[in-house]
Amino acid sequence: MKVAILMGSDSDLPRLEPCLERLRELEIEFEARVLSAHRTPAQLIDYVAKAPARDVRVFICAAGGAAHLAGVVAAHTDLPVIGIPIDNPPLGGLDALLSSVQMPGGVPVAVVGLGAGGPLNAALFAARMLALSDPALAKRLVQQRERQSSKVLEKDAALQARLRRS
Ligand code: RP5
Repeated sequence: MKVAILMGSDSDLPRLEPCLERLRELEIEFEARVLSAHRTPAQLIDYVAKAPARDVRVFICAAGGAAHLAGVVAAHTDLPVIGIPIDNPPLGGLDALLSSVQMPGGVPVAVVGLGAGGPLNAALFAARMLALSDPALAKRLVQQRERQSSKVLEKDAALQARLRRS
């Protein structure tokens, strides 16, 4: 099972690095492509149509500005689609957030938040979907969450120690 990551422009890639990194950490196979709903519409639709045959099970679509990538992909597939709005100037991503999230009824897109957390959560949300039918991945997700909790508790312990010293 694979995740397909689409971005409207290569200028979106730096924002997506945490998403790619988390998928790698969780040992989830992925494809990543620069394909635009506006600039390469025919190639995008062709890619979406052929993706299931390559074992793609979830799409993650990142776009900024008038972000229609996730919506157009969702209009051409029955697989789940996660949208990542990119926080470009001059509107700081509110444009992309609203374009992605305000889908008409009948064409679902799950949209993550703006900023650094969004791409990471997109990876984790895709992982949770795939984990429903992959017990080994479900286990890796539990371990990953435990590591995350441990890090916070270590930071809390460090803070408590510092406060005791002061
Ligand atoms: C969107 O337009 C892309 O997703 C990108 O966020 C934005 C700007 O694209 P470039 O002009 O940097 O190629 O389609």
